[in-house]
Amino acid sequence: MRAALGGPHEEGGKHISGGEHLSSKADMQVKAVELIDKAFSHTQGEPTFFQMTIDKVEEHLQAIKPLSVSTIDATDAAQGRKLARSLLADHGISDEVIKKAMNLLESSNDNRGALIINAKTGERLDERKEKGVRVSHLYWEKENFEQWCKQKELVVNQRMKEALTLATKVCSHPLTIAELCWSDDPDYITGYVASAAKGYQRITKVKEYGDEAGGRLFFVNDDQSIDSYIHYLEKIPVSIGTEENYELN
Ligand code: PML
Ligand code: MG
Repeated sequence: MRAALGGPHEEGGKHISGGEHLSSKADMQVKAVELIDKAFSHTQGEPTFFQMTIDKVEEHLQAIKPLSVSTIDATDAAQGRKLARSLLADHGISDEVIKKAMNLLESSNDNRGALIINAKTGERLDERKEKGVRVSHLYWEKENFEQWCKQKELVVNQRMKEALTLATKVCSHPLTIAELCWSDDPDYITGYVASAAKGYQRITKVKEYGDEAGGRLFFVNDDQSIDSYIHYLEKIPVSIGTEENYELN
């Protein structure tokens, strides 16, 4: 689903909301209504353009355990960005590459998907322009997520659920070194650095309220073709959760 104000995104409409579900056929209608509700109750206003597509998924579903979650408090956006840089540096990414890539996020307010960045050079590897790469075909059943949060003593947060589901899929691919994300939503200032090595590290403040620039950077090894990487991100269905809950419902 994607929704915008003032026309379709490709005709200059302002992005309001996006989302998706991976579900069984039996659950399809309920999930479609959830996406309509999401788009039409967004804090950024009511969209004038709304589009939803339903694809039949035939690939085998991969099951993955969620990344572990930790939260670091930042007093302001400048400290949060500094923390983000140091968490990325923990993965062996140079300061120069981090700065180059962060500039891309700071100056973008129309990247709908992620930008794939060569972790050695800071060069962008996908050729999707402002469209970016949209991670898709991912799923974490609501009750299982809530139970998991309780077990881990985490506050249930829908935003975190969606971001953690996505980060877990992205970081389970061997090409990913780390992901950096903060929201393009001017009302949401928490961001994160995620990786298979260090988990999902939330930073409470990485931007100021009112700032509409945001998005995702995937830092990757440059030693393989990224075509199969993009295929995995966009097309391979992945279910996140604890072992007993990998089946779709
Ligand atoms: C969180 O852990 O609170 C989510 C942070 C990223 C949100 C990204 C988004 O919703 O656009
Ligand atoms: Mg958003």
